[in-house]
Amino acid sequence: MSERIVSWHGNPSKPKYTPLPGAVDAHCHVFGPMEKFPFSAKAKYLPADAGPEMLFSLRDHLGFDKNVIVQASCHGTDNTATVNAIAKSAGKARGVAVVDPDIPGDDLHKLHGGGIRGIRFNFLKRLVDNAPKDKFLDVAQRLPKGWHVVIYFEADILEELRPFMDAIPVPIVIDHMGRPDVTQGPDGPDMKAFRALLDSREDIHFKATCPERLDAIKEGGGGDPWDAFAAAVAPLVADYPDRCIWGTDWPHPNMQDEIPDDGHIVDMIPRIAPSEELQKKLLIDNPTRLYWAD
Ligand code: 0GY
Repeated sequence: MSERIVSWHGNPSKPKYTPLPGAVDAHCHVFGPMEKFPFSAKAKYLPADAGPEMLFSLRDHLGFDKNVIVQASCHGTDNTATVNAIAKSAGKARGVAVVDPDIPGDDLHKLHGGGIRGIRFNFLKRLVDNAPKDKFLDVAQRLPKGWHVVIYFEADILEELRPFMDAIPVPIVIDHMGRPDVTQGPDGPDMKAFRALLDSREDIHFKATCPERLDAIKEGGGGDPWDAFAAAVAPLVADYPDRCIWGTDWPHPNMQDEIPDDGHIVDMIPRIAPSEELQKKLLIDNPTRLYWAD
């Protein structure tokens, strides 16, 4: 693994949709810069540098006010690149860390001081070597007050993860809705199973994110403008308006074939949240409750 991947659009368009003032891009990442913040020896991809200056310039270009920076798998459990980006944001970013489950309590509190408000459990085999549920549950019991857990998994293991998720004692945020097959439509089996999960407890939230991953080009359709994504996700946002957040997923880790135009990704917002009331919940109220409660 030597070639460094550029996974983001070099010249994203200005979106037609203007986010409400105060809008939060609640799922994005930073990569490096590698010289200062080396990637993990266990990283499954080696990205080009995408540091805080690039992220904040994109934030301004797209019309957002704040970011939630999620520790990407390529940085392993060393959260210094994420915390560095938060420190450079002048209060306009908070973050989600990935930690060694044996992390001492003092280190969790240090991360809190650095703007972290949650930890991420990643179950994607192509991104991490192992995901020890028992250890994850142990650290979930020891989180600083007000933190939550972010979980990234694919739809085929949702049922298997139900007992694990039931046992988590803090609020949960699910990345990319657990990657449903959106081409099944809003009432397809994946969305039905995801709704059953949401109905099982009131403190599960979801990111209405990643049209570019969930509705990629395949035989018979898909790709920008991601119509199947809009059709499957709009009813979910309408039915669970207080439990959804939204993000660009910039710099789109690992994307190589269909690098999305971030302006087009922003233009998905009014298609999944057509009213200003819904947009305010999705972009401001819900992420603020999770990340800027204090
Ligand atoms: C995402 C999705 C992916 C990657 C990561 O941490 C990561 O490397 O999250 C992916 O490859 O699906 O949310 O950025």
